[in-house]
Amino acid sequence: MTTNKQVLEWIEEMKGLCKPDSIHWCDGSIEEKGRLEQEAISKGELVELNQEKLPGCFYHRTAINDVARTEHLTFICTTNKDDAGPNNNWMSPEDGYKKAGEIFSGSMKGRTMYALPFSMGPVGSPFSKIGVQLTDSRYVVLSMRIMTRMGKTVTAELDKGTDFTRCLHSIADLNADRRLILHFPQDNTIWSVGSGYGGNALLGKKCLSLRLASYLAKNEGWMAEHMLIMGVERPNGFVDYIAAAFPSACGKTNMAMLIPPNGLRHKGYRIWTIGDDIAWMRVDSDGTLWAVNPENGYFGVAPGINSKTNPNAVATVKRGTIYTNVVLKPNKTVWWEGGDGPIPNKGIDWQGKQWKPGMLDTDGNYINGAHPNSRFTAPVINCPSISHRIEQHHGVPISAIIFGGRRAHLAPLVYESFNWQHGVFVGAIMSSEMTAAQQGTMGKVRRDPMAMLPFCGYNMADYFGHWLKMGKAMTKPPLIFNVNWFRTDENNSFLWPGFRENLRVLEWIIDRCYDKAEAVKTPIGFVPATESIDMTGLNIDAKAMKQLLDVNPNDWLDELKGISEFFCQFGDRLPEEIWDEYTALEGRLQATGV
Ligand code: SAT
Ligand code: MN
Repeated sequence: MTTNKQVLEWIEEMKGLCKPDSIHWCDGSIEEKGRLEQEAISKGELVELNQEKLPGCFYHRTAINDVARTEHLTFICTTNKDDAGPNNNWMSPEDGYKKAGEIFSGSMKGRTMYALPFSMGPVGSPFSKIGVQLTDSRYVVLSMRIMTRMGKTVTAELDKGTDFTRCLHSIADLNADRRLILHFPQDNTIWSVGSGYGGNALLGKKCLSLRLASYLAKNEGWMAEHMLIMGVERPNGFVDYIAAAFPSACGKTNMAMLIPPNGLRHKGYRIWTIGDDIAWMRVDSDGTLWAVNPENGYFGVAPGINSKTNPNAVATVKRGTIYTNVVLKPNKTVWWEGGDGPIPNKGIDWQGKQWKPGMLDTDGNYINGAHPNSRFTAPVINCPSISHRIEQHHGVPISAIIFGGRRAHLAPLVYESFNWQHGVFVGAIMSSEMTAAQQGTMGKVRRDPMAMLPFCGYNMADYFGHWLKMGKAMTKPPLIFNVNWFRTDENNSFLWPGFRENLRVLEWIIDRCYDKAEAVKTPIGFVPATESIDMTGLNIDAKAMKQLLDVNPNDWLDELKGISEFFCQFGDRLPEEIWDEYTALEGRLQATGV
């Protein structure tokens, strides 16, 4: 255990509430891991996979009603409702503790309460934050062991009396009507009950590293963002680092692990992965922005991952990985839709049922063997492209920030903002068609500023203000871009091949940072000049390229309606600069005379 009195007192209190049979303080050792795995196997919580083909790998299924984050059950509990903002569900702290307390009450009877000390970020770095998660789920302990730095070194930090985030979690009875994910920023506390799904249950991830961290970041003058971090190295050894925000399941993991396309091989680029989901960034004494990845693992979407789309991810999940809700094959290996072939002729699906390819449900729809939001949890260190700088307490300097979303028609392949303030506006108007990581209607457009709508732990109007302020704190702020890999033609076919070919766009972006690539000024920002993107070895005809880069003022004027409606929710709290940018964009669009 720890000698930190606050930790001990809090555990005593939570023990009184949840009434576990016993408490186990996790030391993070290999023996402890082995013991937990064996227990989980004997209780049917994990299946040991084929250890010859997938050493150290296990299989897990969540409850059928518990396969994604549940945003409608996720709350920010602040004294003032306005501090949570229209972007969050709100509950008062009193109500939150009372409502969740009733569900937590006695929820761990007959179970062990695991107390898990973890660090988000390298242990001991001034960037890092420490948490202690109490949970009754062995799956959560084993997953947090991959996703965070945990165990003895963190206990040693806590022993120094370090402050920590209080993370209480119980799967309780996994009843969706008795499920709540509550954040108490004023108390540095998270209470999550009734779910065993990653984003709801691995509290170091979205709950701490984004919702609470964004709140802390605003107060402490740094940034907690839903961004991948990657390095692009040139043959002369110089590495530019990029941070990019896309909504969940829009390809952050693929981009972070990108392998240069054949056509650009001769240029000798190398890609280094720092993180695929979260960036914590600070302004350093050199006036630029530096970032660390607070996580220690990937919690990635499995479907669609194969040796073509993401060979580095395929290599990453070959050992020490926990698979959740994919297809379990008879030889105790795994498969998912869009995975490497051959398609197994039978298996057990994510619901635990016998499954065969081509099976149809009563409505005649194809039954997926793997849930569309099925996942792998794998150590960062498994990734062949992992950067040696992940453990550096200082992080890496960011040259460019990229926003992006999934829009079939509106946004061009890439555009550059005019300056930081305009870039903040570009982030603020981000929108995307919904994916399976959220429970909701697939395909519907939702506004998702900086990909932070589900993760900003306070009023988003203040968040935009914080972004504006951060820009002023930097002498050399990163340039801000927007990309859209998902534009389609009149037949709904994607115009851009995506995946590794995206490096061509990243090259343009980095060249822009050094004033080396040509661009055309449009009402929305700078768009690549024809032929300024290197297309060696990629066949896209001139018409498609024109479509990819096209800015249609009418479409954008139409889009402004949705943007203004979104902004209006924030009332007077929305920074004036954001409206200034809105008006300026409207003016530029109207000036085109459409
Ligand atoms: O479901 S998680 O929140 O863990 C992952 C994601 O949506 O990005
Ligand atoms: Mn994410």
